[in-house]
Amino acid sequence: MDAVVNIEPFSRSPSSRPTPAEMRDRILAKLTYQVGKSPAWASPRDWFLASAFAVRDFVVETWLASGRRSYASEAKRVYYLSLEFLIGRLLQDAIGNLGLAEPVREALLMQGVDLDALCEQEPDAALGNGGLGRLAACFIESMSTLGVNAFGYGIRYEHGLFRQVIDDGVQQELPEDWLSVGNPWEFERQEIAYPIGFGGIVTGHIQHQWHPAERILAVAYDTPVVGGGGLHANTLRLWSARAMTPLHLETFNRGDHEGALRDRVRTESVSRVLYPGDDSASGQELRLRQEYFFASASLQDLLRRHMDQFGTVQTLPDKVAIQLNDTHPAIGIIELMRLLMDEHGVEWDEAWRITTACMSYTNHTLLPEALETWPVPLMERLLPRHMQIIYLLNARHLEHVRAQPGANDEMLAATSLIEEHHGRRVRMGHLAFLGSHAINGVSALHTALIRRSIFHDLDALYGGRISNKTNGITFRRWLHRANPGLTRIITDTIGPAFLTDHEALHGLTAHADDLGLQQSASRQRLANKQKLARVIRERVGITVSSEALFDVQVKRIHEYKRQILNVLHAVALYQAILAEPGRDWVPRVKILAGKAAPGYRVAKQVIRLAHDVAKVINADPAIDGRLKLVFLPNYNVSLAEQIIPAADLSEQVSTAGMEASGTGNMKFALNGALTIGTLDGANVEIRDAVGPDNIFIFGLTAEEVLARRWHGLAAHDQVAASPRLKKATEAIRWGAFSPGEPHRYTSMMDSMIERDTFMVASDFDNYFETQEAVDRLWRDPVRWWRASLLNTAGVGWFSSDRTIAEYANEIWNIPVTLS
Ligand code: 26Q
Repeated sequence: MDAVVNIEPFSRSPSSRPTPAEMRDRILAKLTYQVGKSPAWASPRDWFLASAFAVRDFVVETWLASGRRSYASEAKRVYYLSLEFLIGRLLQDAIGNLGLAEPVREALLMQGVDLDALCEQEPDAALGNGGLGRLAACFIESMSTLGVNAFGYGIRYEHGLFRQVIDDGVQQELPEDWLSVGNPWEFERQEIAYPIGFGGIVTGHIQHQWHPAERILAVAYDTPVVGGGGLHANTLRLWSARAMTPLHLETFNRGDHEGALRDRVRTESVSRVLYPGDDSASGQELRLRQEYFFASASLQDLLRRHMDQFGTVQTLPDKVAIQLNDTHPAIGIIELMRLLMDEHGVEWDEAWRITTACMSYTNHTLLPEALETWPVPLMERLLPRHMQIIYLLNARHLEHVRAQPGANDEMLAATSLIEEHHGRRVRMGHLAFLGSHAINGVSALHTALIRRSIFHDLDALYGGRISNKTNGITFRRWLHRANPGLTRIITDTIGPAFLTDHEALHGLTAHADDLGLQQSASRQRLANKQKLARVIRERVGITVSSEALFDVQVKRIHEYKRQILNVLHAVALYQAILAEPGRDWVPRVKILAGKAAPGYRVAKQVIRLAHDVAKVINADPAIDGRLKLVFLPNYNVSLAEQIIPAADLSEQVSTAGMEASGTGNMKFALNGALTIGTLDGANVEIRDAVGPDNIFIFGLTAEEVLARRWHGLAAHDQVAASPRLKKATEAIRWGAFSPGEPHRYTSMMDSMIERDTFMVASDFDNYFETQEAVDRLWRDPVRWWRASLLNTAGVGWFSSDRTIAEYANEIWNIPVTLS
């Protein structure tokens, strides 16, 4: 059995911590010799780079030691394959995890530089769309914290997720250019490069040989990720595409200089840009190229590492666990089969045993339009050998299906790797299921639903593979760093144990009624809100009162996430205030942020509606500041770090059954915001953790949503039954908020009323009434702050350290104990 590889997550010993003066000397040395500036001429960016290089030295020490330890112990390694890593900034994270905050802050102060301002210089590494990418980032940090030896594998996109600017309510996408200022965290590894083939033909019958028509190089770039306590660092290895030959010599010599470069540009486009859609798998060839490119490079790399150390592929499952983050890397299953059979001479059955023993797959969605399928003709052209293997695999699998008692054509069609309905397509979810020994959903409800729906038949055939691993978040980034004030208050109340042991947060429960503590927490919140109010004023020019209830919904814009419900509430509340201007209304600031996929028309329409409504409400003197609506542009990780600690109310209002888990919900609750939400995703478990009295649950359940769909109910009756909803939708419908173009939202409102696909009309009244309950609690600060503290106290379990420990123990067969 493998040795227990996890380490106690205590901090670095004080002896290894530099003094402020030492730290200053290190930073000055970097500024001088690496950045090439003298202090008098150094810009904020220069100071950032110098500090990052100085801190990086400490990370590298831990990193190299971790590498040596990992090699010597022969411990099993985890390979986390993800097309997205939504890292955000790294400097603060590295400083915090290494325990260097004090010396670095003081070192910079000696030079008259403010650490917080300097951290703002760092561009976000936005190599992901949203939840799935951010989860990968939290996981790799937690694996480092727990001392699990791991590599994160992904793509080094030259351009991450687009920058969102809003032009008169309309989202525009600008290219993101995070590498243009230089990346102090990465190490280019020219020598670690693998050829990746595309196209061509396959020869041979027993021993097959693929002769690709085209080969490109995958070059490694390594970023060390240090864990909490600073004792272990793992590698994030991102692949960059490079042409095998820098330019086409023959063409160049003919005098066609541009033509000679054209191939290179085409080749290197594979790692050029992140696909910005998180909603539909549209089947673009470049996307399939990206998936195969990084899956193949990662598998070649880990196989080479294993062969160098152990000399045989037979032991691969003892030493290697490969986690597929959704189906995006699922072609890796076939690539591993190909490498084992065609390059290492392993026969089919043995190759399949090894492959399935190594692979496991996390599903993040039930939405049919988000399930990946690839057209067979495209796969045959781009990956002919892989398609052969898929056919053979499917033949064996269908044979197994046919052998089942009561097998029929319907069952064969439902479980086949090839979908035959809309042109023949390869089902990547089915492939990921077949090729993995473990499949997991990301919340209890989501896992129950995948068992019942998309994987029902496969589960019946290959039972026992599905389990739940409820998502988590790293508290180090999302509480300790994002909300140092609250962190200090908690430390003063229950001591520092919770900093390394998330369950120790439960200790706060006993203090939830302590009025002094409540007051400290509310003062800290006010300070966070004042800071956010400044950001709001600077970015969008709207002045908001920090005394108002901050009601926040930040996430990708999606119909199922129902930002529209929130905007409808704003409209209904606006109308209610106008109708009774003398009433004692609870002042509210509604804050929205999030990006829409560039091709998602309805989502962009929602952004525009929010802006149109905001313009009217914010300018109406009759409202007198009692309601404001703010849309903050360009939501990203670092903006999230500023918004979440300033939230009083967290909006988690997806149509029940549609949000796989959510992770923003956990971040808000940890920071003491109360949730208004549906019984969807991890909200269900958050309710259980914080207690039903400390969360505002409303709306249809997943079961009820299914039932309504089944009966094909339109929303007419709901709208008719709700004067409030009727008044709000009518106003929008007739252009009250878009006088220049009165019918801008007519069809949007009609569709909601006619089809109500996302149950907005069905849930509206209950939502509005629940918001009134929020107001009632807000008027009672003692009860509100009690509930807030009980949220923070209750959600310790949602630490990604806990999630990773579950993956390690139950899927990867790597024993891990939490402190
Ligand atoms: C697929 C094919 C082609 C192009 C793009 C994609 C693609 C890219 C990203 C499909 C989906 C995504 C992202 C999905 C995602 O972020 N899902 C979220 O995952 C979180 C972590 O598990 C959950 O908390 C959220 O509920 C889920 O929506």
